[in-house]
Amino acid sequence: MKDIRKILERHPANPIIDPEDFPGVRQMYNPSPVKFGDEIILLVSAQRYSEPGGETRVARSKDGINFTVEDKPFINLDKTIYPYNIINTHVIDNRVTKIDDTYYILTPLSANGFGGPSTILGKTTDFENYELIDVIALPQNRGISLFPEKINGKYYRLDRPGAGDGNRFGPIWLSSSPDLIHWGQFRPVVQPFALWNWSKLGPTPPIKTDAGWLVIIHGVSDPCDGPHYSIGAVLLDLEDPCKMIGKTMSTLLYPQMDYETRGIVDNVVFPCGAIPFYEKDELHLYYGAADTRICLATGSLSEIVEACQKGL
Ligand code: BMA
Repeated sequence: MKDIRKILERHPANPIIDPEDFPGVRQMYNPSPVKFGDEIILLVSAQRYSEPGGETRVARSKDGINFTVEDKPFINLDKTIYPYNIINTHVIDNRVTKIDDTYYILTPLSANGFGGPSTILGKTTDFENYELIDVIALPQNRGISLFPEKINGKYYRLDRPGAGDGNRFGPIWLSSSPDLIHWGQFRPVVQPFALWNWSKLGPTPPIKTDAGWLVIIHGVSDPCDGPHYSIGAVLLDLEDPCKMIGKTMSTLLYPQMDYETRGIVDNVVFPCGAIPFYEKDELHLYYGAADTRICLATGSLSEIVEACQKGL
């Protein structure tokens, strides 16, 4: 049987972004990647030693390996009480999706005292100006990931309701919307299905392929030495995305290298998205390692799709 743990190759320059290179910064992790003109942009989850909450920074690169990280927060919600009385002090783990010419940003929202993490929708067209749109999910709901185009006239999203911090058995749901703000027609889509995602799992923005929507997911298992966060994938039907038509029973990536097994939280590889390069048949997966640093792994897009189809 083919070993799908070898499809993705870690880049030799890993970690490609390391907080060691940024005085005063404790963590740079869990990036959300997107193509922007001739650049690759990462929305980086960052934490300074001087601040209790996390922030989002923009990192830019021409080659996808060497990044310049801006030294100020891109989403300025920290310490701000914005409409609806929600105070956000921890702006991390964004999921970005380009729809037409706009980049939509989904940010888990730590609304202390209001029932745990929820999610806000914002947008940008230039990665310089962020515009808040609205809160689009009740607690507890994290990982909201938009599909990059409408399906049969409606917007679609994946998310993980009812499984915020500390809860077990978080499944992934699908819903649809006429306007990205009002959501309904909720459908359960992916339950924990293998040992590597037995405690919970979470989606990233779906990637369109001929065979279906490829969704890179994280999964959490709870071995005796604490939770392990790994990465795998599922495949959803193109026309009817509440139908799961494939899944990787093994992991595509699990914490293995020192920079993944040791850090602020040991044994974590965590994705917030990946970039397809269809012409090269490649997927570029940017991920957070041990909640500390940022890494890159690349591999064949079609082999990952095939691994889902065969349930390897
Ligand atoms: C999750 C999130 C991620 C983090 C992971 C491992 O619940 O908080 O940001 O990478 O835990 O600590």
